[in-house]
Amino acid sequence: MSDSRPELLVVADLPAWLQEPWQAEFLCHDWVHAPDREALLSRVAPRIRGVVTHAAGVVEETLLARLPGVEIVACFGVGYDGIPLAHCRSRGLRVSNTPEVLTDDTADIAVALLLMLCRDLLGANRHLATGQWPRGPAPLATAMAGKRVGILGLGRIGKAIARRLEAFGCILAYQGRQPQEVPYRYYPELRALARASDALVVACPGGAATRHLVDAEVLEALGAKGWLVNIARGSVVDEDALIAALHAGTIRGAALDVYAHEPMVPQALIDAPGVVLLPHVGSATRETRLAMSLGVLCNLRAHFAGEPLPTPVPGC
Ligand code: 8YV
Repeated sequence: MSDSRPELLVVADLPAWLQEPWQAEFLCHDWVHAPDREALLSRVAPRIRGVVTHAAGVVEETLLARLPGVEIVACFGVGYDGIPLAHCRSRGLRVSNTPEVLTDDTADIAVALLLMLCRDLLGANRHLATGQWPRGPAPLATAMAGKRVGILGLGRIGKAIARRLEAFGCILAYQGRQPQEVPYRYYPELRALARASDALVVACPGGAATRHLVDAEVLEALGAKGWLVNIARGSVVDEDALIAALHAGTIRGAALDVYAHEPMVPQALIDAPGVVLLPHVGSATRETRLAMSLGVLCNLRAHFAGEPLPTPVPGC
């Protein structure tokens, strides 16, 4: 008996337990681990109706172009900078993402990174682990309360970071496309925000519009007193300029969860003084990843039932 489930091409490298929610309802083809991708495509391409991708990955336009019957691209994650939206829109493809469910976890990581910088928690841990404590206390660090924190991008995640930092006693300001009804000072110009901040936290979407917004000039404005935190996209920061600023000591330090060419992280960044580096773990909890998987499922279900998508990407 033939299988009548809609067929999906899964280009996201996700563990089996996270794909289970879709596998019962859809016939899934694993692009990532296919031993021969050409053979897979020639077998299934005409029947593929949906593509599942993840926010940290890229869906090549050339791949979508080879799927004549594709109707929807469902993204596991909130960021859709890796999806060729112009191509999708021109073909009338629907595109969905999974906002909201990962906001808290990602904001938590931003605050944790800032706390690690201010209190030099890596240094304190090293002090103990290398047996230095009996010879004397760890060096004093810097208080987080009272620090001026500038947030680049006051969307869902930026606001969740701001709410948390309010509780820490930080003084908040932000830059974004436009001022909002919030009790934080708005800076129309990023360099001015950096100049007025002890720490700059990047929380805006990735993509062409925000590429290298944090460049050498912004880092210079942040200055030798300033820290940079990035939980958004590596593309927003000019990574070479950041590496140069860290090695020259023209900024105080940086804590990053995202990079320009993930999962590759330049050795010069790893070796730079004053850095805390995480391997893109903003949404990486069991609870949130399951909620993201269910978000993908809800969008796929709605699409194949002919209903509006619960969380469509704007304009799709
Ligand atoms: C994940 C993300 O890294 O949602 C995003 O924009 O970057 C993350 O949640 C990713 O989707 C995991 O594969």
